[in-house]
Amino acid sequence: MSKKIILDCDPGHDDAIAMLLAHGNPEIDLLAVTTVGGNQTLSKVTRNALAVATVAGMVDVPIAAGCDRPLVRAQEVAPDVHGESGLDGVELPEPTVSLDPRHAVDLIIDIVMREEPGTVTLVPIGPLTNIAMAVRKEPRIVERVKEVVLMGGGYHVGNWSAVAEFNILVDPEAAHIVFSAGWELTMVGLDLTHQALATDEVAARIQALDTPVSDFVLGLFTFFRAAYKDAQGFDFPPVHDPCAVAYCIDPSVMTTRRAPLAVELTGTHTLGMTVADFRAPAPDDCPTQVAVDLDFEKFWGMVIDAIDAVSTSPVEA
Ligand SMILES: [Ca+2]
Repeated sequence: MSKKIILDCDPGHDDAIAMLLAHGNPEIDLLAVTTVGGNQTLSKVTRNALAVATVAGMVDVPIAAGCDRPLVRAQEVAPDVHGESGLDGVELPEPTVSLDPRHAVDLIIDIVMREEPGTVTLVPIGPLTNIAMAVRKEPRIVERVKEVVLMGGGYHVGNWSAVAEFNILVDPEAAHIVFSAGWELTMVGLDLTHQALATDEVAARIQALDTPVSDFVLGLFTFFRAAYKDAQGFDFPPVHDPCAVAYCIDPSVMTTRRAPLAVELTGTHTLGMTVADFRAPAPDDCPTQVAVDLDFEKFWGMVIDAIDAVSTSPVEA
């Protein structure tokens, strides 16, 4: 049975890999790609999404632009990590796929209300603005989706502050709405994604594919590696966003632990922190869980297989 997902993203180097994984994996039915202001401005990340779709030959997936700023706060982008374009380090083709005219929030609602209840998974891998807006505009989606599997947060580690992760910290109010909605939610946070390192061995396996798409991925890795080295002292870049897609494909790619989660909205030093309560076994009705340990081999096997599969589909650049 195929796994129906909506990928809500802000490409972004790791978002681009997540798009390739979702498109190239045969078990995923990618119903839409929606964009949100995050790593760069909405216009840049939307252009990037269209360009990645073009590289991947992703011709029949609707791509729609969503919210261009956080619910409450001023916009903050991440040029130190993703460059001025949001996808620095690769040559982006002029997109040959076009943008769906609908607003991303309406497209998300339309799809969730159209599909069988309990079949659509939302996979937000950027700030949670679009998802929060969709919850407020059509609260019935909360009951109707299968689950939310998001990349963001972390229970022991931050990256945009000592304790907060970028996607959550730039729009904490949206994150609060999404985390407290009551739907089944898996937080694939930094504790997990910092294990998804694009090592030399991983890069060599991708290089061996020797296709335009694998070259594109290596270009992403090269920029991302330098950025993570400079900004955060990593030897190899953590490739966050495809981890959430990988969980949708096969949950055994990571271990999880159930825990109540809250988003800090007022802390002087802790704004945007995702607070996991591990003091006792989670209550039976706890709808939230966090990702803990990654199966590194299984994860990269999935990503590399998807890049290989995408490479054999027609590329219209
Ligand atoms: Ca992202």
